[in-house]
Amino acid sequence: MSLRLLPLACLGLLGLASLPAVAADHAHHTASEVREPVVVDQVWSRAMPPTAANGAVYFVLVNHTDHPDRLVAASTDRAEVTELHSHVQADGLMRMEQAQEIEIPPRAELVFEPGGYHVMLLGLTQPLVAGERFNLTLELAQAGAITTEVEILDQAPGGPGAGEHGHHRH
Ligand SMILES: [Cu+2]
Repeated sequence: MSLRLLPLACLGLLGLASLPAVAADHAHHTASEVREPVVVDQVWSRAMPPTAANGAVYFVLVNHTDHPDRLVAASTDRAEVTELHSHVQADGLMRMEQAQEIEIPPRAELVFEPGGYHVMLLGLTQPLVAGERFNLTLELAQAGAITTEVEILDQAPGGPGAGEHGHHRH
């Protein structure tokens, strides 16, 4: 039965509770259709003022395999030094800490995001200007090296269409 064929009065009688829930957009899956063992998705870096010395890259790592993998290194020519970082709470303050490796559990997604895991770019070789792109290579213990393209954005991507609403972080 198609709801759009019902007169509006009938919709009121049915009551909202009996209406089928609007299907969430599950078609927008984060993983690529290509079943690589480990997929890097939603790769972005926050645009920084030209004077900024450092930056960070965020992404989602998807492990399609039945065994854990480990992110052990990252590299890009956009920075003098590239480190894996996590955020830890110390004395009530969030502080960045270098991680030697970051484990991705089997059949799991690991989200790198502001305030959490990130790839730290120390000593930027070029300012991070919104709209530009650069390459980042991630080294995984099992899956090997994965080179991905980083998109420089003014703000975190909040899902489909999120960039269209004009929210800006000041
Ligand atoms: Cu950091």
